[in-house]
Amino acid sequence: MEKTKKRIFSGIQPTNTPHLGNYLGALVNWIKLQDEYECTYSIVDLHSITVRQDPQKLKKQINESYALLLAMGVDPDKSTAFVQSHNCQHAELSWVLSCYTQFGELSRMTQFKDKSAKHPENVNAGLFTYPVLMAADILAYQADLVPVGIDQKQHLELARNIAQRFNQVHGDTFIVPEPYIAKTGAKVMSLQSPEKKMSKSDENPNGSISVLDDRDTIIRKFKRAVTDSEAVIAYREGKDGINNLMSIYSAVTDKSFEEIEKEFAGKGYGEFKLAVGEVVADHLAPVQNEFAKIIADKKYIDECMRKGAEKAFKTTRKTLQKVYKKVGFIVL
Ligand code: ATP
Ligand code: LTN
Repeated sequence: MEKTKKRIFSGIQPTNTPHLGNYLGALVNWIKLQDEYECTYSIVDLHSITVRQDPQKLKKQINESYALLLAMGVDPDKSTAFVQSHNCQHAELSWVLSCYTQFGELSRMTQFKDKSAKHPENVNAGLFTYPVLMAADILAYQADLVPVGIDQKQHLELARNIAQRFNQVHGDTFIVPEPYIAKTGAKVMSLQSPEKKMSKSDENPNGSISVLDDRDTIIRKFKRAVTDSEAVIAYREGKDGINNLMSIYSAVTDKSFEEIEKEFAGKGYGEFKLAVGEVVADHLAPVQNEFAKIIADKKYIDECMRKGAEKAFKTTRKTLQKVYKKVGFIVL
């Protein structure tokens, strides 16, 4: 079939329940772009084992993360939603591309440096070559656009370099993908240490809002959010905590910073924090209700996973065959 719509690929690791950063930085856009583009979204379980995982917990997380995608509005008929390990061609293409990636390039990846510093007892080869697998994810689907948070920009740049290098050696093979980064919410910061990004692996549970946190928990965490002593609600340098809360409020309500400043002029931080907590809780409630229904229907989840895997495999097969021919393998 001829390619008519432009293509999108993105992935999320099943390492924990997605947080507000994952949601506003990436997932919201996944849903939004489904009509205009041919979208493929993946629970990237192969990526997640670069850090040691408990097998029972991982299995549960894969299932829940997948159900959550459906609950958020990824439409399994319109788009392709699948689990990465269900399509073996990601790992195959990753091997080929690793032979077109330099050691020096991978050594410069900041996520590798951060994660190896965090887990010094397990600096495994997979953690080092992880960006090659990510490039394979994207390039296998000939994606034009990749909706991600700012932290993934460097990995995407590498994927572009790998694609260009392969194309230079072998002639046009891969589309060179572009990042799609949201204007607000592309980097949601921790509520407790607003100079650090909100993270699934934050040791302080109050720093991060899980998309499945209940209303009271969400409001409690926002009430405790670290701010400053100025008592002025304005977006300005040096006000990391308030800037973060304003960005969250803006991403959820679509209001500009000026509108927010006006709305809360003369009001206290307590009132503002409560308002942010309430709009976030209201926003997540329908997703949580839908999730409760879907997670109870194992048959439906399995069906969607199977359908997604088949669609994904079909798409990547074309790319893989092309790549194998180009490098000189015998394609039967
Ligand atoms: P962690 O939060 O533990 O660092 P991660 O960054 O590995 O996890 P993934 O699940 O792989 O998270 O990320 C899924 C998507 O969410 C990616 O597009 C990533 O850029 C985005 N993302 C992650 N953290 C944030 C954040 N704090 N703000 C905005 N987007 C984010
Ligand atoms: N590396 C990403 C997750 C990821 C991804 C991808 C994102 C894996 N493969 C392909 C976009 C496209 C992360 O750690 N956030």
